[in-house]
Amino acid sequence: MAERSVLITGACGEIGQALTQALAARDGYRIVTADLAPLPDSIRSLSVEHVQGDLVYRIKQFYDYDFDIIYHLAASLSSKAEVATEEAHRINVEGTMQLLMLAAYRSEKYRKSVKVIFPSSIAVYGMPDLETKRRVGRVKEEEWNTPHTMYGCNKLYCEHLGIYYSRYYGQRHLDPNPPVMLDFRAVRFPGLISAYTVPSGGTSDYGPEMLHAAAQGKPYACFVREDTKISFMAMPDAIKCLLMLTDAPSERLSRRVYNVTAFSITAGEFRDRALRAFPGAKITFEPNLRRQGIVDSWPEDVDDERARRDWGWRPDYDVDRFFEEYFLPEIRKRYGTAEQLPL
Ligand code: AKB
Repeated sequence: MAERSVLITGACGEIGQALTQALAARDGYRIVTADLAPLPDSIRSLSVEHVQGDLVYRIKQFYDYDFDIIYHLAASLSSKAEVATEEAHRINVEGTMQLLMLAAYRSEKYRKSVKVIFPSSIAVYGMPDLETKRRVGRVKEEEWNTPHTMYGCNKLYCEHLGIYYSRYYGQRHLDPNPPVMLDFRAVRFPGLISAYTVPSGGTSDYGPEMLHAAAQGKPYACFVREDTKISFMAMPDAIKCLLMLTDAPSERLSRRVYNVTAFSITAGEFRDRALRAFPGAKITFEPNLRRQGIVDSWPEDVDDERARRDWGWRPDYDVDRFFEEYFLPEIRKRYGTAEQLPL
């Protein structure tokens, strides 16, 4: 098979590093990376070229490349986006718009559909109050699309832009000979947890922060209440999900945006699991009003039936396997933690 040319934006982030490693391990990909920061050691040798700088201002440079697939991971996450709203809009919306324009142009000009794979988020949902959140439980893709955050608004709008450029761009789908359009595919990720990296700027960050702190014997003050419940996923499942969605034949896809989830858990349950594994862990709860409000607006769980049906999505890690077979063994190796207590 001919080598596929791939662009990964936001390559230095958590998903970016893990995805770059996974694609490099697969062979057959020529990987170009982009990020504001220089590449970390973990992936430096895997990228044939790294474009450092703001995507919005560097976009012209990418018109010379023949990308088959664009993974647009660069984003300002939900907590950060609430303190720098205009900057978040520029990064999240203008960056996406620029890449969609590039992919649309190349798809049409070279009659080869460029795939744009986009990690959206549970932040596109907006539950009006806690009572509704608890009553509703799992939400389907088209329900509660009323985000409370700048980040959620940005992600939801970009989903719509992606659908527009894939189906209706310039209303050219009505032409007798419609042009080749780009192929936009998105998943709405829950909170992600990696054993190797710690997130920053998000609001689901309390989960990974708590676990990494416990493993290192550091005290942790959790910024949401114990009863706060949202869904999470292990990073290897998030990468598997992006690769499955990329590989899925178009005729299997009944939509362009899919929910995906692995397990739904409260902050208190995270604390209990952390204490069982690391009995000396010092975890307290000191809710931050604004960050609490953000997670309270996210659903407890999402219904990912359509991803399961259309392209065979299934997470490898439920909550028990996540702790026992992924997070704890890996984190113990990483921090050299001695305890080996069962969960
Ligand atoms: C965030 O907390 O902003 C992200 C997300 C759920 O999209 N992790």
